[in-house]
Amino acid sequence: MHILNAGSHTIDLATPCVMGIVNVTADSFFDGGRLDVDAAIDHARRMLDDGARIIDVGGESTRPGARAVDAEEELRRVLPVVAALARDGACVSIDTMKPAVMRAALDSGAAIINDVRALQAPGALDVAAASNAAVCLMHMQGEPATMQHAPAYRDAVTEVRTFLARRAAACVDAGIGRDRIVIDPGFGFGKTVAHNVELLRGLDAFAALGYAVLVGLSRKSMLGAIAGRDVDERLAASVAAALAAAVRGARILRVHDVAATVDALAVWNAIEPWPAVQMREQAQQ
Ligand code: 9MG
Repeated sequence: MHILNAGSHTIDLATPCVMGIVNVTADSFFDGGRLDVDAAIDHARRMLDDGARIIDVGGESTRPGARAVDAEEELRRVLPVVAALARDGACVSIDTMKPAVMRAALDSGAAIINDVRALQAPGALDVAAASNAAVCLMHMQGEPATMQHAPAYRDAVTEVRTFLARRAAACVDAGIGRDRIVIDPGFGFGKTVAHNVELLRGLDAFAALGYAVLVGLSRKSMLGAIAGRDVDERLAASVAAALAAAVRGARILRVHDVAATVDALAVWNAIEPWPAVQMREQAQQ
């Protein structure tokens, strides 16, 4: 799958691209309790200048133990940022689990719905199907508040892959074209470090489903566990993980550190014999 159709955007995935993360949550872009929309927009514009192809805007943290926010508060945080970036012509993704937020963000110009619940909430699939937006379907075991308590799988790659194949099929049945569907194993969402490593090692099996694969590993705790680094010291580990995912077929890399990831991909792209990679992938499908 080398093209992603997302609203009015056609994203060429012949080589991997970068999605920059903009979290408009209580621990970022809040100034003395007041939302600093301009700072969030400036941050996103810098990421675009650094080479991000997509900006993912979220207003509710999905980190374990994070406080849930209602739709009204989430909309207050994300809509001005989505609207400003869409007006600039950027490809904007809305990171939300709530159908009401999806719909409002699409109306404000978002072109991708990034849902960590894979459009399972009542009404979410209908919102996506009624639009021409792309969808990112992520796997999560359990709920954000408790998902890291005791995650368990018999075979993580098979179970996560089967779930994503079913959710993608539900989207196709609802009328969403395969060229609008992205799948994501959901690193860190109800997974131990060993599960995450297993999934990263087995990423080719996800790419073989024929949908674009998105991977989000940036600064995550599994990298802290592997590298022995605190969250603000995980740049090198994040870039290494993004590159490892790209090598195994990921086409969208969701990251905080856009410039460093874009540079790493540029070096790899200059070396990699792409036609050979694409022929290998087509042979697997
Ligand atoms: C919102 N969010 C946080 N981590 C994520 C990941 O790994 N993938 C996607 N699609 N969204 C994520």
